[in-house]
Amino acid sequence: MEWPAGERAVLHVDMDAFYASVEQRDRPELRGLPVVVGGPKDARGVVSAASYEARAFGVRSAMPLRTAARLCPRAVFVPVRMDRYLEVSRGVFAILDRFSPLVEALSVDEAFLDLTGCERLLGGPVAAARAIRDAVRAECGLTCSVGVAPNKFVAKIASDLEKPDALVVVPPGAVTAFLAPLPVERMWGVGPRGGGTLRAIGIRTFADLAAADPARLRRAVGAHAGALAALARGSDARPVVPDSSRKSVGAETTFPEDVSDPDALRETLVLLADRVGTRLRRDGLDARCVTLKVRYAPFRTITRRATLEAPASSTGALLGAAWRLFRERTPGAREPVRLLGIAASDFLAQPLLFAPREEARARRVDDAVDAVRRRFGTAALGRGSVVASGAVGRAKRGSGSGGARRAPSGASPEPPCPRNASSSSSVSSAPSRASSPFSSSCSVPSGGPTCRASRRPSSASSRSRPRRWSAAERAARSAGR
Ligand code: DCP
Ligand code: MG
Repeated sequence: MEWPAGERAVLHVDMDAFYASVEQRDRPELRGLPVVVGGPKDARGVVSAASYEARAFGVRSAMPLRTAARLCPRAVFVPVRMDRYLEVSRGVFAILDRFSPLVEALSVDEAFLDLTGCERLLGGPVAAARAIRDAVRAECGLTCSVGVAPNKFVAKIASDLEKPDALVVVPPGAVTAFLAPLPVERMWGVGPRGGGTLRAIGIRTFADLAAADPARLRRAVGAHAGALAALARGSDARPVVPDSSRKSVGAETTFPEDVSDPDALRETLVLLADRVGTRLRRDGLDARCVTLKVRYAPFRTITRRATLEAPASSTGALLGAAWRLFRERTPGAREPVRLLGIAASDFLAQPLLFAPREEARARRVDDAVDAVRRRFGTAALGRGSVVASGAVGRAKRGSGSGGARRAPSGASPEPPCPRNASSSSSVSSAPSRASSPFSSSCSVPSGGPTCRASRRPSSASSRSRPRRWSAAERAARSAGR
């Protein structure tokens, strides 16, 4: 199929049931069976991935493992083997990199590619999409779904529409007709909750949303109504930016002396969760996974990872997951601790517009804290263990939540570091697609109480540009919070 000359062409590539498919590929006896990745069926965790055979029984990612076992008792439950998935992910991205210099990784298993003007080299974006699918199948033994469209928003919807193992092409002239009948829940970040809000005012499809009365829509969903309607019409000018492909955001602290006091350890986790959360919120990221790192004396280091029930960026959600991991999946305070770290990873391609109620409430508290810090500096508001109860935010509510997500230039939204500890923050990005969430941490000389944020040096200088959110994204981002 020919792509109109000069028109933008964006591909969204998403691996099918990624973790589960890797398990089925590595263990042929699992092929054709319902496979649930996440741990034993009676564990307290949640499902990371479900094979399409398991999905036929209603099993989904982020559902409690026990629920999955109830829905599909004969499913095979297997643990998460992150190293293996990262290795396979590296192979997939090596293929994508052959097709375009503009590959924006969204997570381990999905990416945007800009293929504008690739006719002479690749025979056009549709031929390239077919070639990518063939190469992924032949070289990785896996299937993926691909959407081809004039922009990111439409490409992402297209790749998801006929999963698994699908190619959906939406040429520029077909965008309106393609989007019009889709239910609003298919829009990134809307989900069932936002869908309920929109349906309550009679908006069921993209066509309804595109044609909605602006004032009415604004009353229902707030300031981002215009951005939402523009997306529903298929208008999305965001570029494919390789640098936005960050894999994780982390912070860690080394104690000058080993610590075994559980209160002190929890206090430190509060501060670390606060630093990671502040950064996620500043950059408009919602994470699906939290990793806890604990180093014991002398140098025994363990990492434990949890999938969150819902994507989150609130300090409370990060802290809750990290503290649970610490209590339930490490020796806890029984062994003296030398270093603690928290990393958030597996970011959503598009932040949730309508966060689950608990996360939305926590985010309002955080927004207030962030706003005070932007205005008065990072020392203006500390975080105590009270953060989980929302007491900090209640005291300061009303200082401009929502609105701008980025710190004004010059202001640092980073919260203070724990005293008497050396700390570091890390941001790991796509060029190291196979790195662990903590691998790019940079240490601050020991004894230095200052915080330092680092962006990993990347292979190409153009990749070290921080990603800027478009006005539409910022507007969408501030919705529903
Ligand atoms: N993942 C996770 N926890 C979640 C969602 C996803 O750990 N709540 C992990 C497991 C998935 C991988 O990320 O395999 C990719 O996520 P996707 O949303 O792309 O889901 P899948 O690839 O599993 O399925 P699909 O075929 O719908 O893309
Ligand atoms: Mg996938």
